[in-house]
Amino acid sequence: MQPLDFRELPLEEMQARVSDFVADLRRRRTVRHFTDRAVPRTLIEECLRAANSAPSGGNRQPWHFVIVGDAETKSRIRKAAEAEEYELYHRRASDEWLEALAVLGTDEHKPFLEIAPWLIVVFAEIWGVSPDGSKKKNFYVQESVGIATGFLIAALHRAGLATLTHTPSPMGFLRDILGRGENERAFLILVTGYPADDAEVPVLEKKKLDDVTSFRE
Ligand code: IYR
Repeated sequence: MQPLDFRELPLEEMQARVSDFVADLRRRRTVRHFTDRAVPRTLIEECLRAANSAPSGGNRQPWHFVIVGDAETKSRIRKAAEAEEYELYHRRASDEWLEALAVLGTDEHKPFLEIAPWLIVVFAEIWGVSPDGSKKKNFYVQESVGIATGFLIAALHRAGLATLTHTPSPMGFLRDILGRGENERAFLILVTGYPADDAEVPVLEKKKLDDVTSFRE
């Protein structure tokens, strides 16, 4: 054990800091039109430090990030994702699902997977491996990886980058293409870069705070 490094702030400063944070986060949009403009690896690494600082079940940190920047791997990922997404849009998705997606204007074409400079593929480590090769249990894997991914999305936005949270469905091909072990499952692709000059985003409303909260005092 060691003493907690807690820094108490004056209340006004607490309010100001969180309001800044909220205003910045509210400007974040999921972007689907990227340029191929380069983003330094060091900037991505710093954002990954934020993700890796996330709390996790038993501090197991059950995540692995593969950061894909080479054209050949990006092209393989695009081809495999588009094949799955073709099936999704043309056969697998329910009418209800397709209706929800119509608002976003998405389809099976995923050019951003080749255009954006970085694809950050987040894997969930379903079980760990001890130094002697035996299986080591991980706890609350989905929750932990979800939290780390949230930290990462916020950090990338804070760094001034655009991201797309992309979940080609199903995502099993990512483990094969990226050579990850059978103890890992692809969780999400974060397509990362600069938005295209003419990038557009759908008009979306967020629910009101009252609709998503209930205080009991
Ligand atoms: N994975 C598909 C479909 C998709 C699903 C949801 I839920 C979205 O919010 C957006 C897209 C795709 O990426 O097109």
